[in-house]
Amino acid sequence: LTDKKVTVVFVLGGPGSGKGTQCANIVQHFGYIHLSAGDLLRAEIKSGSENGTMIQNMIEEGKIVPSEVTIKLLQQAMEESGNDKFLIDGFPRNEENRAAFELVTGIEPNFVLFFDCPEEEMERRLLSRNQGRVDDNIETIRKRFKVFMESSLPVIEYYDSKGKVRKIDAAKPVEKVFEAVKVVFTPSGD
Ligand code: UP5
Ligand code: MG
Repeated sequence: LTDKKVTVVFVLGGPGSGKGTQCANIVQHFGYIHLSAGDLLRAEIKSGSENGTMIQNMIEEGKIVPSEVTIKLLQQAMEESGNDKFLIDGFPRNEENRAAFELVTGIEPNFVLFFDCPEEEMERRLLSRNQGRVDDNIETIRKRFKVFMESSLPVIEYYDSKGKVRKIDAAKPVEKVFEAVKVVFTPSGD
């Protein structure tokens, strides 16, 4: 992976900000592979792996799974895909995730797509999602918001200081958000 030139976009934003929804749109229009760190962790639980119980407990508490676990799953998925353009959704979630990913993979993101959305709106979306996620209850949702503010926002600030953040108003309807996303992914021609 390291000697191949890969394009990576980190897709970040609070719980329920619309990362997964917009990644599905980006895949259709711009030929990226979508890797949701949360989806990979949930698949790992289902597979009955030895880490499954630990991951399940962390997700139920809204806590961040140790980075070596998440990075291994991301690396495997990148290698197996045979592709070289990736949307990494919901990772890195803290400074340690960020530094470890860079160190282990040697990959720096081309840019960071940041979905900015008020908590009231994210809460409404998560409480009406109804897909059986163990973390879509009000107690866990509050914990996820707290972890996002304390641990994940600093990662976005770090990339912002490097001029890499493309911030999107994610409170609008899905189609409006995607219009703004398309602008970010469309080459300006200069
Ligand atoms: N919806 C979407 N866009 C909308 C819009 N513009 N207007 C109205 N409704 C909209 O959307 C959420 C819901 O809102 C859906 O019903 C959708 O239809 C609707 P979605 O696209 O799913 O939002 P997303 O941002 O992907 O929300 P998600 O809940 O997946 O975000 P989280 O960041 O909380 O979840 P994730 O799966 O990334 O992580 C879950 C847990 O895994 C973490 O809390 C953590 O415990 C663990 N984790 C790690 O430990 N490490 C990692 O690296 C990643 C995860
Ligand atoms: Mg998601």
